[in-house]
Amino acid sequence: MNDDTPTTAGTRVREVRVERRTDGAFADTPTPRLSWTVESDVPGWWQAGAEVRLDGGEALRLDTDESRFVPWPFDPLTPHARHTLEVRVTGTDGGTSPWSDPVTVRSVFLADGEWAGRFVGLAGPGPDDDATPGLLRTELDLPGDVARATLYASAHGVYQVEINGQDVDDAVLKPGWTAYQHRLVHEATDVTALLRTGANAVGVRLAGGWWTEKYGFHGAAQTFYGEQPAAAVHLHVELADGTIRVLTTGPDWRGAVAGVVVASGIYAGERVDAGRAVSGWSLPGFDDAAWAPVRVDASDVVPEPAIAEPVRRVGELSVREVITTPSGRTVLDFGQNLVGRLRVRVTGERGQVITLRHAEVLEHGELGVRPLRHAAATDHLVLSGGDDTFEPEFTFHGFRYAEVDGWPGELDLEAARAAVTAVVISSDMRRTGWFESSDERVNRLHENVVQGMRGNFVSLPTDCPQRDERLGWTGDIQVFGPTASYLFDSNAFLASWLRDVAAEQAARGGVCPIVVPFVLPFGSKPAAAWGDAAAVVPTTLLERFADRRALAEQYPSMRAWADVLLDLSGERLLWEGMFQFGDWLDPDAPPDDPAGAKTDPDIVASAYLVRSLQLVTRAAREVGDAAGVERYGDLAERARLAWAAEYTTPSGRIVSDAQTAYALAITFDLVDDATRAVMGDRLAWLVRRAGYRIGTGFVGTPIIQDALTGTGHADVAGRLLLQTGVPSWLYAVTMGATTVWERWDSMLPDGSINPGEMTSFNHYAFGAVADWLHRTVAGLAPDAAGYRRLRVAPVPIAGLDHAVTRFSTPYGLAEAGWVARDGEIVVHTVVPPNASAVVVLPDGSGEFEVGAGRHEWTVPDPRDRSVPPPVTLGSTLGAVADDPEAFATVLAAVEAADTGHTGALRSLKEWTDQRTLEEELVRLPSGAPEQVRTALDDLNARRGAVVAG
Ligand code: RAM
Repeated sequence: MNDDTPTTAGTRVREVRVERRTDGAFADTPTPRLSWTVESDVPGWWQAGAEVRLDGGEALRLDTDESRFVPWPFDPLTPHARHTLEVRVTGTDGGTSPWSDPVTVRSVFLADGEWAGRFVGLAGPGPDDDATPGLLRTELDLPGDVARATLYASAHGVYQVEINGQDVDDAVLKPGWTAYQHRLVHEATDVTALLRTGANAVGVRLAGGWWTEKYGFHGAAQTFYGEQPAAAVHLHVELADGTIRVLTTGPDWRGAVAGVVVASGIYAGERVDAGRAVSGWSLPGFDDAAWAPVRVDASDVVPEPAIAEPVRRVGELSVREVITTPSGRTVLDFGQNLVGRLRVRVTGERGQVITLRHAEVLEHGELGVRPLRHAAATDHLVLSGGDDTFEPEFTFHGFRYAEVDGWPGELDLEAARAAVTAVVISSDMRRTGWFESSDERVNRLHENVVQGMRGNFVSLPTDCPQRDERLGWTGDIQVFGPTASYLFDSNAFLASWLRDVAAEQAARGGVCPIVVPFVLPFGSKPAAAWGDAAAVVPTTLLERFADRRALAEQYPSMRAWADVLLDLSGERLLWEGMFQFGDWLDPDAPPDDPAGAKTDPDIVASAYLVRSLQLVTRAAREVGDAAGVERYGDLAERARLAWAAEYTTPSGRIVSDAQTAYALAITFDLVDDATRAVMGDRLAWLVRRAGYRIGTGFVGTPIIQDALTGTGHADVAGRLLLQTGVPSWLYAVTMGATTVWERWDSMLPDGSINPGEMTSFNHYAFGAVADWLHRTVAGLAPDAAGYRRLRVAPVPIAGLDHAVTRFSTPYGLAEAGWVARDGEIVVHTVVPPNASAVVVLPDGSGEFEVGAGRHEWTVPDPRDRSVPPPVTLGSTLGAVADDPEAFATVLAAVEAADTGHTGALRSLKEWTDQRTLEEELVRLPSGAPEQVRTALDDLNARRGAVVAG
């Protein structure tokens, strides 16, 4: 191929990237992998080869059909390097694309031993003082023009750097939270445009953030990392004449307890005093004679380049409503539970203090702060006397409502909208996945999952963003990882967090702790489904992003976890008797005992033992560790047999006859095919008996829908999905939720907050069902690593008329979905270039494969659309439960009879074929049966008319 090779008109290279980040081409290693996507109108387009060139130089031919994570084909990059990269591709059709737009690749790593920034902080505050925010500065004289300059910086705390009066970038809460005592990350920001010949000033705004936060529960929280923050800067400047100037933090810097941030904590909130602004402090020539020399902290950890996107401001919301509460307070409603803080524009008297309290919900009309536990989540804004704009910088809150106290003047809706904006922050990942169906409530559920992910992906994957916790709970991300990998490109984010997992594990003999970074005074013992994140999350990155480098990097961590489990489970290969979170927050567990699930925790633990062994075996195969394949493969199989022998009966019952137990057996392949089918039936039966309400916690919820649809019970899965009674996914939606809740009933039907400790309104674990919406309801799943081959197998769910999903795969935009029309289902898919799809249509015909392009098929609608038989008082409770309309009719009639017993009927757990409606109603006060009979007669008549008509 050369420059006059004929080009294929409609084939273009897009999205040229290096390594994982999507917000720029950052080379965090000398040999970053290359990826690109191709857009083509050539059906079935497949890459025959590619060419790449640096800085417009000679093209290198790559004899590969791969366009994802292609090994670096050039000489290894050097630190501080910058190159333009272009790619063009040739298809098997013989045509060659034009060169891509040039992308600037920047080295963001330093050479071994190069980092010279020391951690410096304020000399003033003593070790027992509260973490004190402040400013640090120095000046730098540059004798000539600046060709190129890069700022490398990090902190024990959170910071922003200013050069000559300007913030160096738009990231917030840098450097984020990593397992600081083992691993720190640095930014690598191009600051060429901010420096000039002659005098320059470099300043750091600094606060404690996660470094000085106190961690722990029940009022016993402790400082974990350190009492006072410090920052480290390494500024690399290349002058036009080729000389290099390096400026680093050291004892010559000066600092002051100054600046607008007076006090700040992640949980507590921030006190900002606009009157404390120091004008010109990061400009050259500022008089810092009154500032003190800095304190220099020892640190053994050399920061490494950040490999994930930083946290940024990703959205804004305006005030939806101004509420005056029953007690007369003013509360702003932003209409959406969000994570971030308020930007406030206000003018008032010097010294006037505005207090902002944040909460996710109202209870009895007032701010519901009890779920925040010890997090004050309160900002204080002190006015300067002039026109002020505030935005607390080093904290964030999870909230939909903010109570405002001390506002100078009227705060009606118009004034509030003009003065106050909610600023949403999140790790700045690219959105990649969308879902839409004919049911608005399901769409809202999906949107709630998206919103919850945004708010809990602030530098690390957290359980919740609002209370005195916000920790990297491993169990939560273990179950949510697949969903996260679809909604946003979270490859970089999760690969970064996995390095912390490995670091924490290495410090504790292979045990992956319950939270990473680990900061708790308890919980260093392994816990099933939590520590298993070490094996599961790298596998998710392989499956969803084809990230074999992450898998190889994590392989020792995966193995170490498996070895810990093997030690614990001994000869019998069963993990038993230890404390487990188990099927955490099973809806039948009492509010004050979230671990008190229906499924025995040992069954969960031993199932996860098998799971982790299976995944380590698979990883061993990927990385070419033959001995590992043999060892872990054999142990996985023995553990599986041990599980089945210990916990199941010959006829296919599980010792814990509960939804989660069966879902585990089915989705983790713990039993043979025949038993699996029997268990699928039992699972469906249990769900029906519960009146089609969910009975699972953190472990069962993410997998129950797969277990049902995978064993031929799509109808039951559909009923579970569309259920609105508590517990169910849509219950929260009907209660006005705008994020996914921690508990099925974080808010009780009467509008009061669940009395349990664990009551957040923004927890993503139960939202893991979205992955099933994408994969199964709309029907777009990975069939080969990174979606090189898609699996398009939609399962039309009863109650939906259409479902569709769009997804930016590593190979480009894909789509799958279906519409029901006149007794038929029209399925369509879009397969990106250089990928293929295995298709299974809902009519049960066999699978076949298609190539890139848009495809459509029409098949008979397999769903039962007959009118249900008449329902009477003699009908069984099972028959009533099977008939959503009849079920609703019965409940409404009982409610109308005003017996006060609707609740009892609603939460009845015995919807079987062995009990009749009549028998159940007898237990209610007289009158109710008659009303129900009349209502059912009406229903039957209406439906009869439909049938007759
Ligand atoms: C709670 C967290 C988290 C869960 C643990 C076990 O404190 O919120 O969601 O993983 O408990």
